[in-house]
Amino acid sequence: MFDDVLHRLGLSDVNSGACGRGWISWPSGEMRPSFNPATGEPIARVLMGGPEDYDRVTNDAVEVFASWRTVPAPRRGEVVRKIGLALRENKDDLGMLVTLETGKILDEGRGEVQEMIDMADFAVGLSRQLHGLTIASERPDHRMFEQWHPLGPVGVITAFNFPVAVWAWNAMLAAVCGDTTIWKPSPETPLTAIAVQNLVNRVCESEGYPGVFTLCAGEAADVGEAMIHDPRLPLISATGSCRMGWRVGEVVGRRLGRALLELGGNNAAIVTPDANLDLALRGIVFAAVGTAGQRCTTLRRLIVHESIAEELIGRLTQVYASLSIGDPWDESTLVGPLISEAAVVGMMEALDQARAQGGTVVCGGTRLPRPGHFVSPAIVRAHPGMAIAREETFAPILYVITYRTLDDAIAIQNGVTQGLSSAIFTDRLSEAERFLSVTGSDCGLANVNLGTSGAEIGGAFGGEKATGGGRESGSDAWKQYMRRQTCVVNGGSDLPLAQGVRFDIPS
Ligand code: UN1
Repeated sequence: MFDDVLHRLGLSDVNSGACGRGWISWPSGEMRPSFNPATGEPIARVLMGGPEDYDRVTNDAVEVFASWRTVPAPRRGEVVRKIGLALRENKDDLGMLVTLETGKILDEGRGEVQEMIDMADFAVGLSRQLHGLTIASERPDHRMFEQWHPLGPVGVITAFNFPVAVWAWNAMLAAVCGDTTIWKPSPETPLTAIAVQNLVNRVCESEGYPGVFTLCAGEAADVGEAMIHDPRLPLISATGSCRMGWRVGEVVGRRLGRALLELGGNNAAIVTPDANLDLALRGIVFAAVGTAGQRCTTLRRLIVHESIAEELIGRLTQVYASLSIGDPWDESTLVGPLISEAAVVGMMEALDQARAQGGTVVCGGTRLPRPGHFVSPAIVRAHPGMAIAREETFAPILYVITYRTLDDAIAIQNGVTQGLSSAIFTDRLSEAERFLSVTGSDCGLANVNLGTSGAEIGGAFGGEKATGGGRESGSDAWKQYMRRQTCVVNGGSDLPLAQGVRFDIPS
């Protein structure tokens, strides 16, 4: 069954991980198997790109940019529309591959492909809406306006947990904006990237624009480093850990490039005594254990009013005990495996630290005795001062902290270095408004009566503080992929100066 899927997506036993205008047949990086985290077995092998392949791919992206930027934006949108159609046609296969390679459950695998399709649709509309402002000039007969031009080839670094949707956030926008992209996928999920590149190549070749989207799978130490140092790339968009973001931000900042960073979160939900607990329960469980706790938006801290804490923890524990954990391609499974053995070890170490720091593991937190990287999601009674609860562990651990006043709850929620997503469950309007007010949540995403994860693409996605400040996908995120030009045209025969400055040259 899986072999058919791989075959239909153009994958074979050994695959090139580097593609400029066309695939590089024998890239110079190491041969690396990509593993199925549910079994620990290899799915297929990938020849990674090395620094020379990166250079070849980027040369193509630079050359293609020179002409792609001159293609009218709606025509660029037409190419993206066809990519959206190709994704629709291959949604089931691609969703299955996402599941195979990341371990996320099938419905989430398909959801990830849907997120790409949504992004393509959004970008198509945008391709006729790349608009600037007209601004009133203080000078007579002068017209002042902004226009937006393509920026250049964009480096896109993505993480294993959303191996293709996050690429689409960037690449679909970049393409309609007139940019080419060089994609460095996570070394843990190169196959989904190669499959997407195959689809995109087919569309771009038949439309006459090969090389608009390029790929160089490889290690951070060579391909990633080459990319962030490369002055040919005016923008690097990177999704991953804060540690990775510090490196990207530092190197790109040093060359005064632009870095669009979407980094770690430590997302919290506040549950007040006025919450609808049935609704809260569903929102909390999806956000805490969905994708086995491996979303940047995963709910990691639950801040519950002390008067309802026992009841809520009791109900959560019951739900956790009946979660179906297992093969992610089994439609009844809710929790698949973690990505790797290292992730399992990371979770166990975090739980040890939690215990040592005064936390109590209420349920879960064990490794399952079967092949693959399966764990049972954990709930930990915690206190806000616990150092481990302030870190992002990429695993399903939910720290439950109690509070007395809403001000305290908001202070706890904001009291971490990261600032991605946040939520409050309450039916009281004043509490919801307090949470959304200027002194409320300090995160890039703030939800009322829904969990922290599962954002739709229409809004700008990203967060503040150590999350990196970047905004991707919807709203006006497209502006980051373009360069803004403020233009003034003097339609008169005089030369009035701004600020009333007089500068009369001798005649
Ligand atoms: C991520 O985990 O990097 O909001 C992205 C969400 C998804 C995207 C997550 N739409 O949970």
